[in-house]
Amino acid sequence: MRIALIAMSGVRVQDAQLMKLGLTLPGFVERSEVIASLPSLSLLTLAALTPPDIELSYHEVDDIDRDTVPDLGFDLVAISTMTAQALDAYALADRFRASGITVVMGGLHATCVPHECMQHADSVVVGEGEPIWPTLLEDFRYGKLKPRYDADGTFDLAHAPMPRFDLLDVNRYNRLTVQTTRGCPHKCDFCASSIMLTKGYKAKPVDKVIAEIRAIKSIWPRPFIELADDNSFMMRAHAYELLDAMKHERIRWFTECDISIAKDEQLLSKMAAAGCRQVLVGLESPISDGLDGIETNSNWKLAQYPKYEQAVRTIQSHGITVIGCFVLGLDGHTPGIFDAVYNFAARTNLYDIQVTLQTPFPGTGLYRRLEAEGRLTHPGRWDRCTLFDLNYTPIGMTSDELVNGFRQLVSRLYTPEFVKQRREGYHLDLRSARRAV
Ligand code: B12
Ligand code: SF4
Repeated sequence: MRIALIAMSGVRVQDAQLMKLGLTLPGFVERSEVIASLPSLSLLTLAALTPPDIELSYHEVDDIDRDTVPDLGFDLVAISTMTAQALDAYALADRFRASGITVVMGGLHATCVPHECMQHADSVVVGEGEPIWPTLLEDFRYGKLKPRYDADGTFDLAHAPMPRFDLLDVNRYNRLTVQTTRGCPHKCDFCASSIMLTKGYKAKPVDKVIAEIRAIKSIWPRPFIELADDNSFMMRAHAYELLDAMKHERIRWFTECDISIAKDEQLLSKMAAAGCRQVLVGLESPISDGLDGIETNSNWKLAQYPKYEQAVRTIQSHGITVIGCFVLGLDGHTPGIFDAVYNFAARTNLYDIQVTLQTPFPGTGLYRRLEAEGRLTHPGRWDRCTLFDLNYTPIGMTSDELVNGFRQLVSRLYTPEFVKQRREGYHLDLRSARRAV
C-alpha cells in the first residue's frame, strides 16, 4: 500500500497591497521567510504511527501540480490543512477522489468544520491524530474506512511517537519543529490553536523531547529549532527539568510563551542557558481597551496589562529577544490603536513585532459571537483567514480605517530605520542589564 502525506504549507496573504508593501520592508520579509518554510509536524507524527509495510512519502503542496493529479500510484492521500488553505485542500482532495484515490483530511480546520470537510474527503479526523491514525489505516486496509473519526482530546504525550524527520529533505527548511506541550491553560476568545484539540494542558516527557532533538541533530548537526507549542513552560517543574536537559544539547531555539514567564527569573535564566534565542508573546493590545473579555476563563490577559512594559524589558534583559504580537481591530480599538502599537514598540525596544488583524477562525468563540452579531463579512471564504485579510465588521472604526491603518502601521514598523533603532536599543538595554548583575 502507498500513502502520500500532503502538507498544505506556506504563508498566505490575500491583500495584494500589503504583500507588495511587505516585499519592500526587510523586517517583514525576514519574519515571513522564517515562518514560510516549516514542515508539517502533524504528518511526520502520523508517519511514525504507520505500519512499516506501508510505503510512505511526504509532499509539500507546492510540489504538486495544481492542474493535474500526480499519478504516483497512491492508494490513500492524507491531507493536513489549516483554515487559510482549506479551499485549496478541498480542490486537491476533489481531484484525487475523482481519480479514485481515497482522501483523508485532518488538522485544526477539519476539527472545527468536519461536516464541510466530509464533502471533500472520504474520511475526516476530528482532533488529535495519534489515537486515530493506526485504527483508521487498519479500517482502510480491510475496506471499512469510516467517514469520520473523533479523538477525545485525552491523548497522553507519554505515548507520542518519534516524528519521521528522516522523511524530509532538510535542506529545504530553515527550522524544524519539536512539540513539548499541547494546549494552553488559558482560553482566549479568538484562539484557533491547539486548545481546539485538547481540553487540558499537557506536556511531553523530557526524555522524549530530548530524543526528538537528537534525532534532528543526527540529520542536521546545528539546527535552529522552533517549539511547536502554543504556550511553553506553564508547568514549571516540567519546564525546569526540560531546560536543564536542553542545555546540554547545544541548540538554538524559539518558542511561544505567555507574559507570565517574566515573573520567573530562574526560568528565564534556564531558558537563556538552554539556547532560547527568541520568544513570541501574545500581548494582543498595547492599551487595556480591547483586552477586556479576551481571555474567557478569568480575564487573565486584562489582568496582565499593567505588567506588559516591564515584562518585555525583563525577558529581553536575559538576552532572549521578544516578538510582541498585537491583534488589531479588537472591539475596544479605535484609530488611535496604530500609534499606540508603534509607541509601545519604541518605548520597550521590542526586538520584533508581529501585527495581525483580528480573525474569526471557525470553531472559535469569536466566530460564533461575530456570526450572532451579523458581523462576518466573508463567511466561507476561508482563504481570508490569514490574519492579514479583514473578514468582519469592526466596531471602533470603519473597515477602511482598520485596513488602511494596518497597512500604514506595517509600513512604519518594519522600516530599516525603526528596526535598527529597536535592535540597537535592545543591545544597549542588554549591556546595561549585564553590567548591573
Ligand atoms: C508550524 C506552524 C505553521 C507552519 C506549518 C507547517 C505545516 N505544514 O504544518 C507554517 C509556517 C507553514 C504555518 C503557516 C500558517 N499558519 Co501556522 N502555525 C504553526 C504552529 C506554530 C505550530 C503547528 C504545529 O506544528 N502543531 C503541532 C502539530 C503536531 O499539531 P497539529 O498540526 O494540530 O496536528 C495534530 C492534529 O491537528 C491532527 N492532524 C493534523 N493534520 C492531520 C492530518 C490528518 C490526515 C490526520 C489524520 C490528523 C491530522 O493530528 C496532529 C497530532 O495530534 C501553530 C501555532 C502553534 N503553536 O500551535 C500555527 C497555526 C497553526 N498557524 C496558523 C496560521 C493562521 C497560519 C497561516 C494562515 C499564517 C499565514 N498568514 O500565512 C499560515 C497557513 C497558510 C496555509 N498554508 O494554510 C494558526 C492556525 C489557525 C487555523 N485554525 O487555521 C495557528 C494556530 C497560529 C495561531 N495561533 O493563530 N504555520
Ligand atoms: S494564551 Fe495564546 S494559546 Fe493560550 S488560549 Fe490564548 S491565544 Fe490561545
